[in-house]
Amino acid sequence: MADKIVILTGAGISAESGLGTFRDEGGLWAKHRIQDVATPEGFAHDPALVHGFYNARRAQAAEATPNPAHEALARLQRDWPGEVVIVTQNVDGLHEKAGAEVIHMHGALDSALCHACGHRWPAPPEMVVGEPCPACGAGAGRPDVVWFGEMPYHMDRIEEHLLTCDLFAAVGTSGKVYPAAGFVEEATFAGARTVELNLSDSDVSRIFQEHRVGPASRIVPEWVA
Ligand code: BJW
Repeated sequence: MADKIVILTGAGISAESGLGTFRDEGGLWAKHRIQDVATPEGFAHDPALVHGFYNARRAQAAEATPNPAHEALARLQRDWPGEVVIVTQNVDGLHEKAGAEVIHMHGALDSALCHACGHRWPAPPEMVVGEPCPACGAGAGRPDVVWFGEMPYHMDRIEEHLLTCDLFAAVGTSGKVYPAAGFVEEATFAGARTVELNLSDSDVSRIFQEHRVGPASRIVPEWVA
């Protein structure tokens, strides 16, 4: 039995809940330039554009419901006799809606962050340029998400889990963005068994020992059963 399971999830797990992935055909990066909407420089240059991008995604995520893949992982976390740690790159909140507890390494759409003092508060549905911080009063509110060039959240906790897990699984992530793409190597180094669940090959597929191929809503419940 695997005592500790670490599961990394990416945009593919939410695709069947109607939320677009980033790099698949017609995905978010086909419609928006990364440097415009997902970098600190883009936000400094045109905060209205960036708020518009995240306001639209916040509204979409609020309407979305978890699919059988989110539900299966929540069930696994609840019922597994050992520890199940879910680390998500997703900001959509669907794991929590399914009842799971997750580590958000790329932040969350329902949270706002003050660029001036670091305070966090629940994001309003529509964030505006000059969003006032309830703690310090500065008009420096931004979406509480991790952009390129910024340090992902909770890295110390995640690294510790990777070094002590018996099984590492990645669900619906392209393996193109670091540090998440490097987790499979770290878990392998720590002696964990590794499994990738994806619709198709990722950039790091060759490193995984086992592969389950298909839509997450089918293969994740099958894997968990
Ligand atoms: C299905 C499916 C279905 C579809 N069923 N599957 C050169 C080399 C190495 C690294 C770098 C480099 N130059 C720069 C870097 C660093 C950079 C990076 O990785 N760049 C690469 C592009 C090269 N990384 C960073 O800057 C990160 N910070 C950092 O490195 O800090 C320094 C550090 C140092 C040391 C230790 C730790 C840190 C920050 C990265 C921030 C990424 N931010 C975003 C936006 C978040 C907010 C938001 O949501 O808007 O995060 S970008 C975007 O990509 C988002 C995602 O979380 C992330 C990953 O995407 P994901 O989830 O994999 O989605 P897709 O679309 O790529 O893939 C979907 C997958 O699902 C596909 O595989 C499909 O097949 C599959 N799928 N439908 C099952 N139904």
